[in-house]
Amino acid sequence: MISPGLRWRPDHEQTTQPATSIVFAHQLEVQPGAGVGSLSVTMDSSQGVIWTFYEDSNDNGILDGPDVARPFVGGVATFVPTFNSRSLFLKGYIPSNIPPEWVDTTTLQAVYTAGGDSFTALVTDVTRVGDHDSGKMRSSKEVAIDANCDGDLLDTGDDAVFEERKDLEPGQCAIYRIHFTNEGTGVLTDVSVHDNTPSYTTYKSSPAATAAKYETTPSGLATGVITAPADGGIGAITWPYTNNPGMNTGASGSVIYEVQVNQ
Ligand SMILES: [Ca+2]
Ligand SMILES: [Ca+2]
Repeated sequence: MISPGLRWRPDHEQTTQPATSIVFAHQLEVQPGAGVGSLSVTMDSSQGVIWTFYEDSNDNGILDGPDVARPFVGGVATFVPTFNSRSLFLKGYIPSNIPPEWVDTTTLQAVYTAGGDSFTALVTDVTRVGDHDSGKMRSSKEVAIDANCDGDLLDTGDDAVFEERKDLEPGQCAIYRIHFTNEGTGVLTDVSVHDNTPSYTTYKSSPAATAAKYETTPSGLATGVITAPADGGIGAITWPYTNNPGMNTGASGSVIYEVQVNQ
């Protein structure tokens, strides 16, 4: 819906996971804008998602620290535009306990009033929640053999080629690499990678070179603090990331950890 004086786009449709944040970016063009008239945005979420609305105050195209929140009060955000063209972000949190067929349709209607004229434009954001196979994060896991368990793949007997499967001998060590990519159309936030030590293996963190690591960090994320079992233990390994400001479409990263096959 495009009117003279006000243009807002695009619509979005995105599949995400429960318990994640989601951000939709829309470009708003107003004429004359830049301190003239008033702008109000009315938000209506079919599932009652609690959205927060932000202006890209530093005009860098991403939602980051300096961006000013334009809160919805009774479903309406009102302000005077200080720009002719600006990204406006809608950020919300998708709850953890929702049925599989859950779909939210959020409609945003902008009304720009200047010089006695009033213009209207609409954008619509559809959020679906899928299982991990239909989600937009793709991950794959590969393994290489660190035969002498020293944390590198440089020694005689090591098999440094990462492959989907390897035949492992008792007592050998294996380095697992998890590679993940944002194959969706939106920014992913609050990303973390989880794995568990495979059956018949124990986690290695001694020597220190064998401990779980961040390998390649995707653009838009920063590393956090890894949690893992004690050396020789079994269980979950988690690599949390912080948003910097979020993982962009097409971005990818990898993490690694090492285990020893039981004797
Ligand atoms: Ca910004
Ligand atoms: Ca080695």
